Amino acid sequence: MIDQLAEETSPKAVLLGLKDLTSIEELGELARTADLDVVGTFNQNRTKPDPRGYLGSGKLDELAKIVIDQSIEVVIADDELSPGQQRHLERCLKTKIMDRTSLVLAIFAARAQTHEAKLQVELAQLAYLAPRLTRMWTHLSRLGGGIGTRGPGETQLEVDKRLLQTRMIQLRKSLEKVRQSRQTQQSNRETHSLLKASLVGYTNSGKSTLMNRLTEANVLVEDKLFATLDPTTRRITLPTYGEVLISDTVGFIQKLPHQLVDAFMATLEEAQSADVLIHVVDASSPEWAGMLATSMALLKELNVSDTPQILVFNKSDKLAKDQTLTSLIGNIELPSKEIILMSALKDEDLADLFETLQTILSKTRNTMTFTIPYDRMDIVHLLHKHGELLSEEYEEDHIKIVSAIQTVLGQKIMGQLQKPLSH
Ligand SMILES: Nc1nc2c(ncn2[C@@H]2O[C@H](COP(=O)(O)OP(=O)(O)OP(=O)(O)O)[C@@H](O)[C@H]2O)c(=O)[nH]1
Ligand SMILES: [Mg+2]
Repeated sequence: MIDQLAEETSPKAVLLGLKDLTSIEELGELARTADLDVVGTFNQNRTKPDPRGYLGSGKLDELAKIVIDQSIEVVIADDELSPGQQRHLERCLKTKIMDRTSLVLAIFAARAQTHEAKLQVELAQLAYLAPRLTRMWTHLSRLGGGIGTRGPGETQLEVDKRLLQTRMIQLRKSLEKVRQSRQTQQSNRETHSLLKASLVGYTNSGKSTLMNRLTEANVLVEDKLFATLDPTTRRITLPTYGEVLISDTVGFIQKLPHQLVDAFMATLEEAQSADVLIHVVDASSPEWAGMLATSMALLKELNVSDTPQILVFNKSDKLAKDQTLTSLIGNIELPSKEIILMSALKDEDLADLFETLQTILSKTRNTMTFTIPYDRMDIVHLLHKHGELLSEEYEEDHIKIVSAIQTVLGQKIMGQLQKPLSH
């Protein structure tokens, strides 16, 4: 009963799209995530939107009738609308007009829980709003005097633009502070020297579920898009390798609004500083290949295409029993040779993932020599813990340790040695 009521109160929405049907399907998923009741889709077989009204005028006339007949409360375009297109659609359809970007922003705003996520979303919303401010004040600028004079509307617009810029600068500063304090929390020497794995991939693929299973941490898991908006980092112990850090990240989607990529850069930096990426794919989705391509494009944008990757084809429990990795993948080109077909719900599969992670991490082991002053016993301790000790000599003013250690980790420890000791 309650469900029914909730269903009835969801605003009715119609989607507008072009040729790309997968993208519209995803938009529908986004709209449902935002608790909208999608009653229909209007698409036109064209590759580029109509510059004036997104869809052609014939389609829009048709749609205007439907909007009235079915009391449609919101119309959502699958691409970001220009301020002009939005105005034109509002005039033709006389209902609320949204686009993919404002919809994603609304979902992020509703889901942001921590201070950091809220700051990031507000920044993204202002970035979206900035070029659209003119539109909001056109009615005022019309009040202005003759040509060449500055009307009250223009003045108001300038004031507003300035306020908005000031707020954006404030937000960036606050975000910087939040990030710095996070880094300080993590700058405990030992944590600093640990290798980091980062879970990345398309939204809803199961990153947080895997994170929970790997760490037993309590990360929000939901069958909704964008359940995770905050970077979460935890420490795990791999059976034979030892301790590593693992972090969960925000999910990817197609046409991820650039305002969000910018605002969430801090969160995505978790992936940029990772030594290995655990790239999660929902193997049970018929669209997995497209989703993987989208994620790969975003990883490239983040400049992490070269970071070693483990491709996890997750949710194998939802596949037909005879489905194998080979039959699933066919001849689709993959970004990594380390591939696992698994289910986050199965313990034995998790062991496989641990195993692969260990293999990748130990692959690049190197023999390195460290010259350590006596006041840096913390480093000696780290080398004992994370490297294989080949020799250890106590000289007059330093300790010489030769260790077989993961290259990246060894370099990190070398870096620590060069820094002055802080108290
Ligand atoms: N059947 C099945 N369901 C899974 C598996 N892994 C995750 N799920 C479900 O998939 C949904 C999404 O999981 P999440 O872990 O929230 O996905 P995510 O990648 O973190 O999603 P975002 O944070 O939204 O990007 C949840 O309902 C999970 O319970 C799996 O191996 N098998
Ligand atoms: Mg998540």
